[in-house]
Amino acid sequence: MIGYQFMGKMHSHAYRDMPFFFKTSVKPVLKAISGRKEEAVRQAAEEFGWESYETDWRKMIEREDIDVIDIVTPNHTHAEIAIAAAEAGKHILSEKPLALNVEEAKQMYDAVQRNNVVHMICHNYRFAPAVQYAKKLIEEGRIGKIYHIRANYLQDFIMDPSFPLIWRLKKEVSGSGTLGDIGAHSIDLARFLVGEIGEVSGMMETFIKERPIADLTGGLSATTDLKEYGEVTVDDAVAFLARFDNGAMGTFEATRFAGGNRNKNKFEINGENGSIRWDMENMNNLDVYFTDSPPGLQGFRTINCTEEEHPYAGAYWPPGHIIGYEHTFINLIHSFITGISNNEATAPDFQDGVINQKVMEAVEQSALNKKWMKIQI
Ligand code: SOE
Repeated sequence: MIGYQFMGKMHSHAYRDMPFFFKTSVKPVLKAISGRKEEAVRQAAEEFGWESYETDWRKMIEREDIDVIDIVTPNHTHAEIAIAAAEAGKHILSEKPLALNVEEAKQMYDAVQRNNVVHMICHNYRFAPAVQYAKKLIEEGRIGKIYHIRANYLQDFIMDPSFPLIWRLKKEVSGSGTLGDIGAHSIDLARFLVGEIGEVSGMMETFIKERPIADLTGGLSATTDLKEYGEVTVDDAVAFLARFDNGAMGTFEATRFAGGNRNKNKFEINGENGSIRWDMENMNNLDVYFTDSPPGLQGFRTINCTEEEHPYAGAYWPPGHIIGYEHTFINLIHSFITGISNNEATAPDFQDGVINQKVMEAVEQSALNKKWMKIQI
């Protein structure tokens, strides 16, 4: 694993817990974790349960006892690491967004294809049982032709203007702001559930244009020197309309300025035979509405997706015993490891990452030029 912050901890946990819940023929062995700061990475190795650590990611690529590279570093490093890992024949899981831009993402996809390695991008929300069940209902035709998806991903963690200029707020490190960090998840869910997006029309806003430069070596709570400010070079909020190839309409909103919403990732889909809605903050539940329900029973009802019938739910606890955020990663890593052991493709993969990046780039272009932009897949 390369990187060791929030996602490093999350992925480490998922590798460790996956074989506990899933009967798999292969068990991940946590060989090594890498990071530039020796004391911090040594501590991460110990806390997260890795056998060893490196302070140069290139050593990880050279090591013959390592088969898989997991990239949980800031976005500007994904491409170089993934391409080197692919050339060395390692299977790769990368955090989202795949890269800084479409060009880099394509190079990453080319490299994994050329070297015939298994590749996956970490859009974990697909792996909530309720989302997988929504997909099943859609595929079975229970919703019929889809007319609408409306997806919001709402956070509020940077609303305070004295919140420091973290890497997620610098374009050269993150590629984009809210769009790539959380909007990318909504795009992935929409592509998974509804289909490909043909064109978009977007707007973006940066509400706080300068933020204090801080020494963040000790994490987000570290000292902030309010005297020195730097420019925020990414979007704080984005909204866009989308026309899907199958005729569905999409309305999307992603923001870090929706006060009171900590991690509200939700969508509603309306089709000719019914509707589906999901909210990450109540992630085990799926609200469904079917037009053919008898009079008197019309309206939304809530299914708690913890029964054997619900994807992944059987791996955990008896019905009604809910699972959480971390289990979406465990489910994803189960797919990834199964893909590697069977030498078969997994989804979402780097091609999904490229398409996602194309949608984001079109949204950005549209916001900049104030016109609809087409997406060529
Ligand atoms: C921070 O905004 C963050 O951790 C994102 O980077 C994740 O992708 C999202 O799932 C939760 O919020």
